[in-house]
Amino acid sequence: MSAAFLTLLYTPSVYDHQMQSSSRFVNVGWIWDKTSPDPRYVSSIGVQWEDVYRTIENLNGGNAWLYKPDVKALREKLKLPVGSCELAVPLKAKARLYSVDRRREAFATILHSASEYVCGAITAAQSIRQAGSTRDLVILVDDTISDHHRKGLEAAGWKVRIIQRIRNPKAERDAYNEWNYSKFRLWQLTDYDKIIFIDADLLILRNVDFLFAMPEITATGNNATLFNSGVMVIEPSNCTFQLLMEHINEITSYNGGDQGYLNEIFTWWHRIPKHMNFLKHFWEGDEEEVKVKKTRLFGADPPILYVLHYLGLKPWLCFRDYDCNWNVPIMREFASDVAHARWWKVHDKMPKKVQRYCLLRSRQKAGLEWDRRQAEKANFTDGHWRRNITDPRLKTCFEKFCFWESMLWHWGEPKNSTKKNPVPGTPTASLSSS
Ligand SMILES: [Mn+2]
Repeated sequence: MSAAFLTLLYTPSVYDHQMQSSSRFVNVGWIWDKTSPDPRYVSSIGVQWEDVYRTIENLNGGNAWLYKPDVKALREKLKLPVGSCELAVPLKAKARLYSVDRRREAFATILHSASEYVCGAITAAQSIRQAGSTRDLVILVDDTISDHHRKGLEAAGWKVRIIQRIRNPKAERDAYNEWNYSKFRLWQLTDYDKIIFIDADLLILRNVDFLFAMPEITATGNNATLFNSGVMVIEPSNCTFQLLMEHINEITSYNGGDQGYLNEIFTWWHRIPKHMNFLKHFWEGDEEEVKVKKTRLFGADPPILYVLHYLGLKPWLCFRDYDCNWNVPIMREFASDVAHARWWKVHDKMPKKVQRYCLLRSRQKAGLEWDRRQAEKANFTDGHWRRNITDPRLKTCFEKFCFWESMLWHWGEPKNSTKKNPVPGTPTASLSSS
């Protein structure tokens, strides 16, 4: 630590004992040292000694104090506990608020292992443009995302980068979180200084470019001291990527996903308001008043929220007529027709040629109808299951197999009748992820 210390402080109307016991400077790395100016504690760089002495002489009354740096304590304050990749707030050379070159700043997301989220990523990109940002959009995709889908992503504005996905060695085979560690590849985007990572299941409702001024990691709180990894400011660095990979076998993620892992590595992070990653979710304990307030936020036009994060069943995997989370008991906490309509509003503003990446597969249509029938059987009082489906995607088919009604025939039959003719997998409408 070779910084210049000028530690002369002027604090009027403070008694000696107060200075010593409750100074803001003591206990944060400075030692109180009431004395006359002592060159040992004052840097020799660029200091006009004559001025310093004259100032002190003019301050009669004993209100000038000298603090000397406690170098060991200060060093500890500036250091972060994990790793060697300078995870701290950037100081000195790196201390610039905005990236020098905005071409070195980008939004990024990732798609791997399945194509269900292609429409989500396309709509997210369009929402960024609709909110007025002109920054680069970079999407990491693995080879499970077809050429056809890559073209759609490019048409929506994403620069496509092909990656090898990364397996979470602690995940079960074929589990939903098996390849979640692929997200670490974001740190390899070293042709950018700053990345705002966004999940593919959220909408940018207002320009968030100011977040490029924030250091790694900037995020919203999830629970207690942990951050939500759905929106994160990160600084690509091969060293950090290596650090992330090095501990893959020993660190256990509390939720089995990248969020738990990243929270183990980045224990120091910068908290930004919830509005920058607002979860579409009603907590069980939410008062009616809170629910009304949240709903107003979802629908506000012009928007109040910066980012709306679609938890639960995704809007593009429902019919546009209503939020299909209503029809699945364990998903009802995510249901909001207002938030659902907000998503479709962005969708409708997109060019037709990218909208076609949001068509529904036959399997998905059958799943939605299955869930609707379950809701009808349970006679859910919200009554969404009664509504007529007007979504034109119901009657549009782009696959070889279009007779989705036939898929429903075997679903729900007792297990013993399926031994010889196994029915298609679980009937629940679609994947959900946070
Ligand atoms: Mn998400």
